[in-house]
Amino acid sequence: HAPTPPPAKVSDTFDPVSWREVEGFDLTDITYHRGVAREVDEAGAVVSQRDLPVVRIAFDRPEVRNAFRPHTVDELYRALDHARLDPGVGTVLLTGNGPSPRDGGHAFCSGGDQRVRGRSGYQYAETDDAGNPVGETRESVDPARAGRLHILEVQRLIRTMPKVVVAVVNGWAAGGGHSLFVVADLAIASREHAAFMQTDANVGSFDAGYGSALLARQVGQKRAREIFFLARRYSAEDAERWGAINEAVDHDRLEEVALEYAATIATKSPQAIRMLKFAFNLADDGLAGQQVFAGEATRLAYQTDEAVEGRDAFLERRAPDWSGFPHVS
Ligand code: S0N
Repeated sequence: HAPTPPPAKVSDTFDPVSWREVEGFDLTDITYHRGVAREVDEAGAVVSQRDLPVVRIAFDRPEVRNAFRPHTVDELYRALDHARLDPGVGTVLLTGNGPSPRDGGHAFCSGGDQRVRGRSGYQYAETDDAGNPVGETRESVDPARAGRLHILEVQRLIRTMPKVVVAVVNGWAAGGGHSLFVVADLAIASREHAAFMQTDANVGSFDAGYGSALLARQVGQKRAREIFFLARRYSAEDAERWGAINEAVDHDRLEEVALEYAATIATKSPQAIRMLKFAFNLADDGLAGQQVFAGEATRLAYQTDEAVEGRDAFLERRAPDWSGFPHVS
């Protein structure tokens, strides 16, 4: 990319010098940035810029503690899928912008936007600048577009994308936001501002998939049940002690540490990283996990002379010659 000036500061944890906006997205509910290394001359002008193998995707609704509405989930899915398809990206940082301009509160994500929750799921609704629903309401929404719970599709994408997803928990992780850091491959959290609370049962909601079962794998059955049944607030230090996150970090170093994680991951073999990610997932994801792992195994197998012989024999209309490929023990 041609050198660009640093973008606007979107969050108190965001250092504009490290990022450029990803072009081609017209986003309202999230921000999407690519990591860059910029060289600056003595006058402070950017003279060169090199993309780094990391992106930053952030909820951008700080006035509602980064709650997601269906439109937010659409944008999140699109950005994650773009990162999945970009061969230059190895690590995705998932975080929340803030603090809130209204009251200074910090949030990673507070889950589904309860104002647009209907009887069969979350509804698309126009909102005003303050995020309040206007136009379509719970009563007037088109039933064919109602009932969206597609944050679960985002969870599956995070789980199956062959990249490392790091949750960078800068504030509240509640409800469906709690589930998102659970499903991420790695998680770090602000010592000062991260706060965790699994509020699903407070509002008649329940993540009976990854949000609970995977959490139990991470922190143990008793602790996971406590987190859901008591819905008590816990801190980054608690989360670190319980094995729910990798590290509690000083707030002002949060994204610096996240970028260090990404830089370290960039020194590793991409193939090894994705085989390991899918191996870690396999047992918990059942046949779906086996399918994802097996897909990568097939990709590797296609690179062998043996597989090439099978393909060539078919295309040349002859019997394959497997003589050079022994049955190894
Ligand atoms: C996060 C909390 C604890 C923060 O408390 P705090 O700091 O005191 O702030 P508040 O004053 O409460 O909030 C500030 C403003 O933000 C609004 N707001 C906050 N969260 C939401 C939200 N989720 N939806 C809509 N608005 C929200 C407040 O209303 C307030 O605005 P004003 O000042 O105008 O009133 C605290 O805010 C809190 O507890 N929030 C709610 C957390 C919650 O219960 N979330 C929903 C839980 N359920 C889900 O997320 C389901 C998600 C889902 O999609 C799903 C679907 C199927 C299967 C699984 C899942 C899953 O992933 O769980």
